[in-house]
Amino acid sequence: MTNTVTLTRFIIEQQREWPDASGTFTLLLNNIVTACKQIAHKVNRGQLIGVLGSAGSENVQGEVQKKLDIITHEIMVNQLIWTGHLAGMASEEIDDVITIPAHYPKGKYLVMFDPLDGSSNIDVNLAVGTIFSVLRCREGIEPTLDDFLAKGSEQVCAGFVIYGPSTMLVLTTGQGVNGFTLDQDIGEFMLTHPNMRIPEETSEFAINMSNQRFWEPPVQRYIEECVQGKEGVRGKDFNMRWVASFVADIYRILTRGGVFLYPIDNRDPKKPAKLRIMYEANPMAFIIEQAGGLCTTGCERILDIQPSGIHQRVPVILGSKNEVGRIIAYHQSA
Ligand code: FDP
Repeated sequence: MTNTVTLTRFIIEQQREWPDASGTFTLLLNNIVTACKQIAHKVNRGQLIGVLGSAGSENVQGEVQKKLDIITHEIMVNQLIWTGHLAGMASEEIDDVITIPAHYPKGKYLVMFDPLDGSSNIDVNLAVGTIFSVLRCREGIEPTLDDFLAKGSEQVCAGFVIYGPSTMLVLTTGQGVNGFTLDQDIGEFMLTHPNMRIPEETSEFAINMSNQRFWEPPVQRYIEECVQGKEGVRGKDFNMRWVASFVADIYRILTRGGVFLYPIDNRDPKKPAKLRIMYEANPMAFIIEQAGGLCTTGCERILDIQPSGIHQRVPVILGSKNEVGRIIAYHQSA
């Protein structure tokens, strides 16, 4: 490959379309990317540097923390807190929002992240990732919780890095979705998957089938019809995939289509949904919609939800347009 486009070049060229842009966003993105490269290095070295296994602690949501959950959270915070581009941050691993200490300048963006998504897969050497969402904030203020609780439709950028056989960054700033592969030899993300589009039709679904007895009727109906295959009302066979790593399931859908469901269920009334809106559902919904797909709770577009908490959970149904449209119709007619 000779005529290659680095992520930095791509972002600077995109920024030139906005003559008033100050360049701060490009710098912020560079800091996020540096953190992700550091995380990629740790994930790749694995047990050689003793980072696998449990940390013996729990996060704010009562989930057992892996050593890498804590390490990756610290990498993200350390790479971002000093830069002067941020007014504040929020992380899956910390209950409260993270403020910028007085001795650092404050900027006009807020970043929310899940530093290591799919971390229960890390010890079995499956793909994991980092998800991030960027919001604009009034400049120079000390942000309150309300400043963070913006609808997903207000995001200025969303992305994720998947640490798989290749390390890849998938990014949107509201002008489509582009994929970049980390060239380990030169330490740069290169544009390898321009303008990613999700096929509208699919015959592949992703859901944790062990929760089947807890689902509501519209999801029961949809999955039942998929499983019936050629003999059922759909008249075609479906295939199932469940990596149980959100980034990996989303990346597959971006590349070859599909539908992903982590629906509402009645297993635990205190926890009717699993995925978190601010740093999982919203950034992925922005990416999926920008790639031509749909993202809903079944009853409501994810990007239209007014969040009520940093760690709020929402049902998530997303992917190929026609299939998600069908699931929405099943909810409307239930
Ligand atoms: P994990 O708990 O390993 O971090 O958001 C959490 C998540 O993984 C997603 O990455 C994944 O899609 C989902 O949970 C897996 O849920 P199940 O354990 O119910 O399969």
